[in-house]
Amino acid sequence: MITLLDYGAGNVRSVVNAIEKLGGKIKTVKKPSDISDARKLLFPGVGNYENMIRILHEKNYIYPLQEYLKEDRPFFGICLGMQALFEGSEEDFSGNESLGVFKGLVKRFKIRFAVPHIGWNGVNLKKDSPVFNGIDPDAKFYFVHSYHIVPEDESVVLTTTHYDYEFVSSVQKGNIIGTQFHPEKSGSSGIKLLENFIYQKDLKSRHKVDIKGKGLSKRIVACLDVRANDNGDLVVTKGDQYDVREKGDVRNLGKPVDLARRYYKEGADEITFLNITGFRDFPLKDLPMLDVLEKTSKNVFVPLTIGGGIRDYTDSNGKSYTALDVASQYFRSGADKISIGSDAVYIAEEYLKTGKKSGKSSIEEISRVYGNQAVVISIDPKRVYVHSPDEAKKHHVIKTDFPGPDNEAYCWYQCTVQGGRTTRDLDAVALARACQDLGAGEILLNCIDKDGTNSGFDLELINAVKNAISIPMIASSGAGCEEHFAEVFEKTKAEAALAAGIFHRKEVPIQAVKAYLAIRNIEIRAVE
Ligand code: 1PR
Repeated sequence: MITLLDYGAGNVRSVVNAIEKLGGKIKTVKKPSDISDARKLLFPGVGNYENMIRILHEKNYIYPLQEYLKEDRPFFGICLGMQALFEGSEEDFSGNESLGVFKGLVKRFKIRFAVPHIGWNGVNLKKDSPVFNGIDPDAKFYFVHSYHIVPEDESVVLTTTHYDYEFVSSVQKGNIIGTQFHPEKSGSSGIKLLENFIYQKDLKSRHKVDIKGKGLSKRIVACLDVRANDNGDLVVTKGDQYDVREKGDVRNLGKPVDLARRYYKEGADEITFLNITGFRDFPLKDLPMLDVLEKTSKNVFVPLTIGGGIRDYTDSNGKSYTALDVASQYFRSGADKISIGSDAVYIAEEYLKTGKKSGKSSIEEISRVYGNQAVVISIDPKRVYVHSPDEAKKHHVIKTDFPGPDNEAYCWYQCTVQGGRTTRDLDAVALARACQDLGAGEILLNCIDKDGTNSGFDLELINAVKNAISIPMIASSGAGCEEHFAEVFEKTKAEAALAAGIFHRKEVPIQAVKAYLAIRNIEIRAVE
C-alpha cells in the first residue's frame, strides 16, 4: 500500500494513474495520523513552495512528516515534495518552517538559459541506488522547475543534471528519496523508477558510482485541436490558416483520446489539447474535455497541456467562476499545464495601458497557485505588411525576407483573439513580454499565415519573439517535413516544436522526425 500525500495543488492524478498501472494500491492522506501509519509515503508537489509549506502547516502535517522521516521510513518526494525536505526556499518569504531533514536550501536558477527549465533532460548517477535498477543510463526524465536544491551534505546526492551548470536533480539518504524531475511524466523510464520504489524491498544505495547521462532534448509536441462537429461529436480537427471546415463540414481527423495515445506510443514528448471553440462555450460545462483528460492521463505518461476558454465566466444562472476555478478542474483531471489564448491578449492590453499588475488576472492567479511553469500563453498572430517601420510605430516591426503582396519589405505580427476571428492593436512581441512579466512560464507561438500550409515554421516570427523573452518557447504552425524541425532548432532558439496536420494525416511520423534530428546532431529523447 502506497500512501499519497496530496495537499491539493497540481496534477496528482498522473501519479495515481502510474501507481495503479503498476498494480499498486493507494491510500490518500486525510489526517496527520495517516502519515504516521504509512508504510511507503509518496509526496508529489507542484507549484509554489510557500503555498505548499503553508498548507502543510495548516493541515498539521509538518510534525508527523518530520517524525516519519527521522525514522528513515520509505519516502519518495517529487519536485516540491523533494524540495520540502530541505531547510527553506528562495521562493518562500513567509518564514514558515520547512521539514529541514536535509541541510541546504532551494535556490532559483541564475543562468543564461531560459527559466523555467522545462523538458527532458538526462541524469548523472552518483550512487548505485536500487531505484535506478533496470533504467538505461541514457534515459531522460521530464523536468519543469525554476528552483533547484543546493544540499550542504554531498553524500545525499543521487543524481545531478546539466542545465547551464550542474545542479542536484535527485537525492537519497537511506530510504528517503527525492527527485526534481517527474517520474510520472517521464514515460517508461519514470514508471520503472516508481515501480522500483514500490516493489524493491531494500531501497538503500551501497557505493558511489559515476555514470554520465545525456543533455536536454529539444521537445516534439503533438497538438490536437478539439471541437464538437455538427453532429455534436467531439473530434480532433485541423484547419488551414485556422479554417477547420471543408465543403462546409468540420474536418474530422480522429478521436482525441485515441490520437493522444497513439502519439505517446510514437514518442511525442508532450501532448497539447486545444479546445478551439472554448472562447464560445463555458469549459466547465464542456465536460467532454475533462473526460478526455481523465481518460488520456490513465495511459499517457508525458506532460499534457490543455487550452481553450480559460478565463473568468458568469453562467446563465448568474454563478461566477474564475479562470483559476477552470484551471483547477483541468489540473485535477490530469493536465500539467494550461494554455491561455484570448484572455492573455485582454490582460496584456490592460497591463500595457495602466503599467500596473492587477494581481487578479488569470495569468497571475494561476501561476501564483500552480507555479509559472503551469501557465502557457498561446499566441495566434497574423502578419501585417508595411513599407516602412514608420507605418507601425507602436509595434515591433521586422525586415522580412518574404515581402508582402505590394512588395512591402517589413512586417509586424498582429495578435488575434477568438481563434483568429478578431484582430487587436497589439503585436506578438509585446504580448509575449507582457505575459512573461505577469508570470507566464512558456509561450506557444502559433502563426495563422503558416498554419496547415506545410511550408515550414515562420522563423522570422519565432526569432523576433524568442529574442524578447527569457522563458521557453514552443514554435508552432507550418511543419511539413522532418527538415522543417531541424531548421527551427538550428535557426532559432525555440526549445520545442509543435505540429498537428502532418502527424494526424500520418504524412510524417514522430519517429521519423526524431531520427532525422538525431542525424543532424540535435539532442532528442529517443523513442522508447
Ligand atoms: O482563446 O483561450 O479560448 O484558446 C483557444 C485556443 O484554440 C488557442 O490556443 C488557439 O490557438 C486555438 N485555436 C482557436 N481556433 C483555432 C483554429 O484552428 N480554428 N487552433 C485554434 C489553433 C493552431 C495550432 C496548430 C498549429 C500546427 N491551432 O495549435 O495545431 O498551427 O498546425 P500544423 O502543424 O498543421 O501547421 P482561448
